[in-house]
Amino acid sequence: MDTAPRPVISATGLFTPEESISNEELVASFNAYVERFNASNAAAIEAGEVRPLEPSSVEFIEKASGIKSRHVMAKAPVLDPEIMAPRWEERADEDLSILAEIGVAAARDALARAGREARDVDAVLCAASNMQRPYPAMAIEIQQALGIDGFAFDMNVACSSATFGIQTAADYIRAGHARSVLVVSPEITSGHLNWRDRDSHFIFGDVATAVLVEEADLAPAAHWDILGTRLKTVFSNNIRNNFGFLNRAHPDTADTPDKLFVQEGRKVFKEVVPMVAQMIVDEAGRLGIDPQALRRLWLHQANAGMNRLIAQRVLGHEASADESPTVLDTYGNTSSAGSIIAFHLHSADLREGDTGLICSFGAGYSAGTVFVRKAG
Ligand code: CO8
Repeated sequence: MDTAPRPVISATGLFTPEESISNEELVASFNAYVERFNASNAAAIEAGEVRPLEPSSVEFIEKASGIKSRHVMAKAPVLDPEIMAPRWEERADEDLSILAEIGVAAARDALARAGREARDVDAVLCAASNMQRPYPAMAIEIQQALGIDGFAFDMNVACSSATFGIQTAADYIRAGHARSVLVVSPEITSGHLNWRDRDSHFIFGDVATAVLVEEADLAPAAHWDILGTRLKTVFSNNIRNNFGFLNRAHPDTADTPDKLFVQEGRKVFKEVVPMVAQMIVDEAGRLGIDPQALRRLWLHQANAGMNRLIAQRVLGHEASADESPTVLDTYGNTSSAGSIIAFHLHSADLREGDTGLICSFGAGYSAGTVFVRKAG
């Protein structure tokens, strides 16, 4: 008999910023920027030296992505055509960092839902697309703010950070290195989105999620058994951000647009959909699960069309909103947090014994599957 500790998901937590930007507001701001740019470069545009910028449109954004609005940590500066970036006061080193602050809020929510005290937790993984600084680790700051005695570290696998974090936490529990692990994903994507780029200015939103992964013996009666996890990475330049500490080695290009998020969205779409659909079906087979019998898919929230195709290939039919819930319409792409938000907001109605899948995919490329079954 296998006596290794069994990892489960005890609870999840969510922090949603109060402010939200609609597509109408976003496009009005972007188009004001375009008009100003084209007016102030009129002579150079006329001479053929500068290409005029083209306006964005609400219709395109909704049709291409399914996104209608997104939450942000600082709305006014993002919408100001002169700024188009988040702005807030720099905090003293003694004060809690903003990324840690929203991570702590999501973690507290998860702990409260599990009926757990922070002192019961052994480890914190800060699993997100971008850390506020290289060190000390964001995870250690979150650990300190929560009052956790144990260990913590940061991990970045872009959009798949949370699922990679869940597998890492599950492995620590199986190995006996920890009994209770918080996987925290604070995503302030507004800081690394190029709000002046027509191709991508509408994509991302800010949020934080937390997943409490624990040994089954410790977990509340109502929890989610982790049936199996699988991770995959395949190198691709189609989603890239060249920001980093070595930018100062070539100061002339330290602020060029490639130091923010850039992608070949079409290629990502075409390459990732078949890769992820196959991965899900293969992993279901390995676990002895009929993919077509999955009660719900909590997919990465990047693009409604991608999710429609992936769900169709997995379930064998067009998925209903109940089978594959969408949160990107009001959250945008929140990178690693997307599938966790979907799970957090759309899992309470499932019954004991129902099986579902949390699945992420994105830059790297990276993809992760977490098959879960409701218990208790
Ligand atoms: N308004 C109006 N028209 C536009 C706009 C706009 N804003 N943008 C582009 N167009 C035009 C184009 O010019 C083009 O015109 P034409 O046909 O005349 O050339 C036309 O619309 C079609 O353009 P695209 O081919 O680019 O449009 P798509 O239909 O492919 O849609 C998407 C673009 C929405 C980007 C789509 O390709 C997509 O969602 N792809 C998948 C992307 C994805 O999943 N990426 C995952 C990245 S997230 C991740 O891994 C996390 C990274 C780390 C986080 C970073 C945080 C900032």
